[in-house]
Amino acid sequence: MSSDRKILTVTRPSLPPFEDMVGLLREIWDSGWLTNGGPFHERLEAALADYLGVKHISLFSNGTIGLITALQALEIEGEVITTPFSFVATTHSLLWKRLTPRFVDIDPRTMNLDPERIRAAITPSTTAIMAVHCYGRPCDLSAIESVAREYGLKVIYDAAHAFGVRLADDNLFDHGDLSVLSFHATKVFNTFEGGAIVSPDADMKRRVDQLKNFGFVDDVTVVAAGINGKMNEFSAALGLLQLRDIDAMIERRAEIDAHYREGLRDVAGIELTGPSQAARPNHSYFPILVGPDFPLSRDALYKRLRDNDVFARRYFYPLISTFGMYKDLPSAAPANLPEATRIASQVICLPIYPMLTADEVDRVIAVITEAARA
Ligand code: T4K
Repeated sequence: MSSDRKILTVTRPSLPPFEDMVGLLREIWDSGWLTNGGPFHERLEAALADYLGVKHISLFSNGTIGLITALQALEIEGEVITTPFSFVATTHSLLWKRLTPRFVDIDPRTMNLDPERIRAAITPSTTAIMAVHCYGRPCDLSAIESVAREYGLKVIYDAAHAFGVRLADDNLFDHGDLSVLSFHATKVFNTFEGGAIVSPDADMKRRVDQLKNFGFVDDVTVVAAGINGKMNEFSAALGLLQLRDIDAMIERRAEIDAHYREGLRDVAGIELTGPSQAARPNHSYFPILVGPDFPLSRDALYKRLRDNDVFARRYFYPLISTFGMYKDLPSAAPANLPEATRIASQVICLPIYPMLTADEVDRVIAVITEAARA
């Protein structure tokens, strides 16, 4: 059924004009400074701190190394409460630090960890909560933090999806002990590969910076078994250019989100999730749920979209808890995770990225509305 129509993928990276990057590449070539905290690295850190409204941010080579480093910086041990409804990197970071994940179900409205269920899952071995702002939609920050305070738990926010999300009277990144961002190619803000940790104070930032540089404090002193998590100069220079246009990119995503909502509003059996509770969402994903009233199953609609050159994705199916390295944990039992299990079986993320045209959005809507009439 393939045609010469353009394939629409779930996301496509935004890039600045190529010519603008050439000048920065020339600077890198001339200086010969390629990585290890070079000038573009320093400029991007300062620019991101300013843009995100935070004081202490450390750039990383990717979000996964950021998550692992966050766990190391906070010296987390034992059991960590986390969500099964995320990208597998969230939980893999726990295994890399030899921690035991304890899966807790999600709140179907936010698709994030359900704070009430967190409370019920705490054991004497629990030391931390790793929560995810899934699809960039904020977790219930105050509820998570009050449970954490009550039981003396650390909180790490996996904010891989949450770049540019703004709350009304608050800053998403002022919450938790650390927040970890991803700047992967598929993200709202990308540096090809990249990421960052937001720290609450200068001491923690110093520790994170040491850990991402092998644990070096100075050229002869190593204080911990740190890793190589440094962002290189190419990625940092690209990040500076990306930051220039980021608000316009998020604005365009908001238009696409509104377009989908208008076009799919009356389709029986399709649940338009959200909208985000953020004052300025980032519209990083557009997840819909295919319910039992829809004439096709989720997987049949997913295939129908592909047959029409729309490569949507079932983020996040399968649930992390079903993968071989997790499935035998008692908390991974589907009976413990009914909402996450249902949502993973119904979700499809539709294409959303700044270059997606209105006609292309209409194409996606048409495939779904025609399937609804089947
Ligand atoms: N925590 C969470 C909650 C995360 O979602 C992620 C990453 C992480 C932590 C870890 O952060 P990083 O270590 O990655 O910084 C993608 C990404 O690889 C991954 O970064 C992301 N989450 C996840 C949700 O999505 P895949 O395997 O689905 O990507 P892939 O290669 O199938 O790409 C999806 C679509 O994007 C393609 O169909 C086409 C388009 N695409 C992709 C790439 C890489 C492009 O147009 N250009 C590209 O360069 O995982």
